[in-house]
Amino acid sequence: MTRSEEKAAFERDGYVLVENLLTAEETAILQQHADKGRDVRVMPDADGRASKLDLWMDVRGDVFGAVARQARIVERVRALLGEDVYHWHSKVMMKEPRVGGAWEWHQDYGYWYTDGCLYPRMLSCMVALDPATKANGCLQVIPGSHLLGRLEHGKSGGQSAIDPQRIEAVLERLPRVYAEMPAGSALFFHGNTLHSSGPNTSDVPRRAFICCYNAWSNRPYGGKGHGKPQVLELAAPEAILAFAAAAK
Ligand SMILES: O=C(O)CCC(=O)C(=O)O
Repeated sequence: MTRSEEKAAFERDGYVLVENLLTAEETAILQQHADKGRDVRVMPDADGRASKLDLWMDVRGDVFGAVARQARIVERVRALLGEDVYHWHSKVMMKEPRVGGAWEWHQDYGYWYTDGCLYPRMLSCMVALDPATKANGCLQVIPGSHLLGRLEHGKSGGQSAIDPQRIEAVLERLPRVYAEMPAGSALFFHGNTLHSSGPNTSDVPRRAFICCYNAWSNRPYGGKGHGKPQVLELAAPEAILAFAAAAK
C-alpha cells in the first residue's frame, strides 16, 4: 500500500493495517522487554478476568521510546491526521495464555475527551508483539465507526464501555473485523474508532505495544491531560536494535 492508499483507507475505515512495520529482529527485542512492566495495572473485564496493561505518559529513553519515536510511525501518524503530533501515552497490553481478559467496546477518545482534548484528532498505533489471532484475543474494529462521533461511555467491570445495545445496533449496520496480524505488524486507528478484544482462550500470550499521539493543535485545555506536551524528536531507524544486548 502506498502512503496515499494508507490515508484513504484510514479516512474511510478509521484504521489501516501496516504489515512488517518492525523487523523480526526488532520485534524479538521488544518481546524480551514486554514482561518487564514497571507499573502494571489490572482493569477487570465484564466477567472479572484480568486485562493487564503498563501505561506511561513520557517518551521513555528505553526501547519502547525508541519505537514511539520511529519516523516510520510518527511520519505516518502526521500524514494520517494531517498535522503535527506529539506523544500522548504508550502502553504494553498483556493477555496471558488462558487467563488474559477482554477489552470492552470503546473509543479511545471516550477516555481522552475527559482529559481536555477538544477534538478527536488522536490516533493509536498498535504493534503486535506476538502474532494476534482470534483465539488469543486480537483487536476487533468496526470499519467506519469513527464517523459516528464520540459516543457515551459507561462502566463495565473496571473499564469504560459503550452500551451493548448501541453496539448491537452499530453491528447491524457495519461489519466487525478481527484485526489478526503477525508479530511486527501494526494497526493505526483513529481516536473514535470502535474497538474491543476478546479474552485469550489460547495457550500463547497476546502482547502488544501501543503508542498514542495527539495533534499538536489539540493540546488539552486548562492544564488537563497527559503530562506536558513535548515536541517529539525522532529516533534513528536503528535505535531499537541498540537495545538488543540490554534485553539479554
Ligand atoms: O489490547 C487490547 O486488546 C485492547 C487495547 C485497547 O482497547 C486500547 O488500548 O484502547
